[in-house]
Amino acid sequence: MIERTFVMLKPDAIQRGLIGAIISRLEARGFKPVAMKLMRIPRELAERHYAEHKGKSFFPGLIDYITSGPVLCMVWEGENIITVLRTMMGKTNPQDAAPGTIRGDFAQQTGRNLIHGSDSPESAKREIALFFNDYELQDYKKTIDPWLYE
Ligand code: DAT
Ligand code: MG
Repeated sequence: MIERTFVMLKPDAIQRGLIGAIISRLEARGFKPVAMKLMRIPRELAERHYAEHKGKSFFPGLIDYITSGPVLCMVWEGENIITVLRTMMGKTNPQDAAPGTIRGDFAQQTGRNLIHGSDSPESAKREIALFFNDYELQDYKKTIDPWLYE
């Protein structure tokens, strides 16, 4: 099923100059960009985005990190993309992430793990709505689509 997912390149990805390296993997896989914006997340929005982790010991540090500099917020579309992107990202702790994954190739610690991707269709819907308006989400066809999907 064609799905959409919310993806965020965290401040460490921007600072380390990894935007292109990460996005090129999504493009090469055949996924389609639907929305992108570079922004500094207000604290209140960061807390809503990570609401499921409120009360945990790492929550304040997580909010400090994610609001510490610009992030690249995106929506990507593709077949089963929510699960496939999570696989491409690798485990939350980069030390457990397999080589070949984004975290497994580029990151070292959980608190600097470069990328966020929605973990379920419900999260994707909620997170996309949190960061984007309808007019920022592009609906378009690519002529290559029949070479990706039979
Ligand atoms: P993921 O980002 O893989 O979906 P998550 O939703 O469980 O992981 O956690 C969100 C972010 O919070 C994660 O990317 C990094 C941080 N985090 C999670 N567990 C942590 C921990 N035990 N210590 C420090 N930071 C943690
Ligand atoms: Mg998560």
